[in-house]
Parts: sequence; C-alpha cells; structure tokens
Amino acid sequence: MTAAPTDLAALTSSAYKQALEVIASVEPRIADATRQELADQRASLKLIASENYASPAVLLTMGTWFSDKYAEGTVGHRFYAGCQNVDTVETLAAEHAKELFGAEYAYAQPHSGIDANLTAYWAILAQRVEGPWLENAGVKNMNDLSDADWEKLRHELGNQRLLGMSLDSGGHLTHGFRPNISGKMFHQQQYGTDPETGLIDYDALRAKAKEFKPLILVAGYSAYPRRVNFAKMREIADEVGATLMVDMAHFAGLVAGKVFQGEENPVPYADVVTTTTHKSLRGPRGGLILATKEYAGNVDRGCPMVLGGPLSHVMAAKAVALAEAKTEAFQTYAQNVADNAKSLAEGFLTRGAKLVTGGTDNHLVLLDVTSFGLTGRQAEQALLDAGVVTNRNSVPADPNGAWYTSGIRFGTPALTTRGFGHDEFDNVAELVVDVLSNTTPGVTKDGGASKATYKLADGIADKTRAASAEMLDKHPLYPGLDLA
Ligand code: DSN
Repeated sequence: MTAAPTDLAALTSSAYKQALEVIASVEPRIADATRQELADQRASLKLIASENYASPAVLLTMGTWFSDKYAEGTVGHRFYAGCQNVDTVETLAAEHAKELFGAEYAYAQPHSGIDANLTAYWAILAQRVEGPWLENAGVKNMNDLSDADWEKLRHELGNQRLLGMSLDSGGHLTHGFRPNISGKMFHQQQYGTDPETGLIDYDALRAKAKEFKPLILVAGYSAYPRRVNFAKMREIADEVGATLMVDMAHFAGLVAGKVFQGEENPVPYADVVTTTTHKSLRGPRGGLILATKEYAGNVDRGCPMVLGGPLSHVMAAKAVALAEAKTEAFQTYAQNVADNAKSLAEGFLTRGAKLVTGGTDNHLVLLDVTSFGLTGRQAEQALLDAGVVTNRNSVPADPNGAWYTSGIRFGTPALTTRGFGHDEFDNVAELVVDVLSNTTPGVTKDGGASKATYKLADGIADKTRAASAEMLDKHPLYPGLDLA
C-alpha cells in the first residue's frame, strides 16, 4: 500500500533524523553541514538552470549498500561475481528510460553528463572508425594487429572531425571547446548563432557542415534559451554522412514531460542521445545514454573503457526518478517549467532588461547584464549577496570572455518544483532587476573599471531576502520534512 503524502513526510523526517544521528556518531561536522545545506537551500532562490530538487524517494535510494558493490561490465556480463541485484537495478533503470523516451536502447551507467558524452564519442568512433578499420584489416581483435597497423588505427581514431555548438553561443564545453578533452581528441569546428537574432541559423550550419564534413554533428546546449529543430539537424547530418548526437542534459525533463514533441524531441532523430539525470529531469546526479540498436553494442562498452565501475546506488535512484517522470504529475511539472520561464523572461523584458534571443521557449533565460554596466561575475556575486543563486554565463561573442562573462543564466526547474508560478517568477524578475540596478562596478588600483569587484547599495540585500522569504515560506522545500 502506498503511504499518504502526510505519512510520507513524517516517514522522511524520521528517516533523515535517524540517519543524521548515525552520521553524527562518527563525524558530527558532516551531519551539521548536511543540516545546514538543507537550511540554505530552503532559504534561497535557486535559479541555476542545471539544478533541481530531487524527491525524498530519489535521495533516499542513493544512501544504501548498493554503493559498496563493484559491477564493471553490463547486465549479465560482469567482471565481478554477485551482481544479481545490480542487474535488477540497471535493467529497471534502462527499461524505464527506454519506455519514457521511446528509445531503442538505454545505458544507465554514466556518472555525469561529461562521462556520458565521452562514452558516446568513443562508441561512435568504435562504430564508425574502429569496426570498419578492423574489418578491412581482416582481424576481429585489435590485439591481433601488428604494431604498425595499431599505430595507423590510433592515428585514424585521433583525427576525426566533430562539429558542435560554440560555448559562447550556448553549447557545452564537451561539444568541442578547445580547452576541453572533446576539443583535443577531435579535429573540431564550432557553429554559432545568428549575430542579429541569437538563434541557430540552420542554413549557415548546413553550409559549415558541408564544408567541414564532420563524422559527428553535436546538437544540444547548456545556455541556449530556445528549442532546436532536430529534424533539420538530422537532415544536415544525413547530407554530410555525420552521426547525429544530441546532448539533451538541460531539457531532458521537457522531453520526458512531453513539452518538446515532434521535431523538438531529439530521440526519434538522433543516433545517440546523452543526458544528465539531475537537471530538468529531477533525478539523482548522474548521466544516461539513449541510442539506436546500431550503436547499442559500442555504448555498452563504456565501462570499463571510459567509465569507472557503475554507481549502483545512483542507478537505483535513476530508476526511481524515471518512474516518477512517467507520471502525469511530471508532465504538468514540465509544462509549468516552460510556462514559468516565459513569465520570468516577460518580467525582465517589461522592466527593460536585455535578453539573449529576446526571450525563451525552454526552461532558461539568459540575461545580458552589460546594460546594467556589470560583468556576469559582478552580477552573480551581487545577486548571491541578496540570496539569489544563479551562475554567470557567456553571451554570444562575449566581450568579457568565459571567466568574467556578460550574462547571467536563470532556470526555472528548481523553483517550479517548489511550486512557484507566474506571479512569483514575475516577482523574481523584479527583485533581480532591483539588485542589478543598485549594483555598481568597483574600481581597480589604477582607477579603471573592475570586472570583479562591485558595490551593492545598502539595504538592498536585506530587502530582497525579506521579499524572497515571503515567497519561499509559501512554497516550502520538502514540505513536512522536519529535522528538529
Ligand atoms: N553543469 C552544466 C551546466 O550547468 O549547464 C555544465 O556542465
């Protein structure tokens, strides 16, 4: 029998109170920090686009003895004995993922989004380069290659082309950014957005792809506030013979919740789809890969090729979160995330603020803070002083570079989980604009404008915290969870 919500809150309170007592008996400072983290999260406006609040069921699932088990390999094909229960967990996580997203194959082992992307890249290289190369050489196993042929294969694997969205246009570090391993392991080029509109220009992308002829075309983003047409991405990939890989880490919850359908849903169009499970999908911190049957065998080789032993306790929590994401309640949540992002964007625009692309149609909003005379770093810190937790982000062709930046990225998944709606997000926009309008850049030793220091006018932080507290109290985080 399923417990009623009030019983669940009481059960959760008692579970955590007892767990914290056990932890405190060994290292009380960790128990204290854990209590403090809950208090801090409860008391701040969490607007980081890649964060959320997982359910108590998801969180509790991670704290078990599954953490103690090694299970390198795949279901039914492990390098360790005694993996029967891990097999149950991994199978359930993969089955839920396949059903939820309509995918042919799912791999639940990646520990994070970066791990998922690396695993996917190596799977594609194995499928497209290594396999055919070994076949041509007439060998099944690379250990059977002569040293000279092995060197040739290594050269082939290390000289493939990848085309991904640039970091300052909203792509992710792992989409071929030079300082990242993805930029070093591939011969890479990047596509950007239209300088006028800030939107992906599919014709320009097609022209670039035709000229560059990548093996892999990566679609997906971390800071692009718009939807992507994956049918067009597929067409472009097909025209140049590229594998289409989509990183849906940011918007997996909107796909799961059926907000992104048809050509906005990457799963029917991509060969390989990677994601994290903890952003809009609201699961545990981790990664996931979906793929067509064609790529399944090589994705399965992710551990131990690229990944360390799977975190079975986290895979268990992924299964719980994916089961939650199949519910109608989750679909309502996902729609609210997108509606709330529009409310936040409108709130900014009506108060004269400048947004990259002029708005949003996903879960995030990218505010250009140069119109406030600030860098992203100054804005991020001033907002934090006022209890508004965000992260600074580059804007296209950012004059302040990737460290100081000129933008602040806002996301609605977390506060939507708390129950914030249109009015609250409009109010959030007002508070943010008030803080930024009352922040002035500091001065460097030689009298120039500092990119880092700032002055927030007296009283603004307290005023903002008081206004936030009213909304936060109305929408408590983990209602009924009481650690006292
Ligand atoms: N954590 C991701 C994000 O914030 O978008 C980047 O890795």
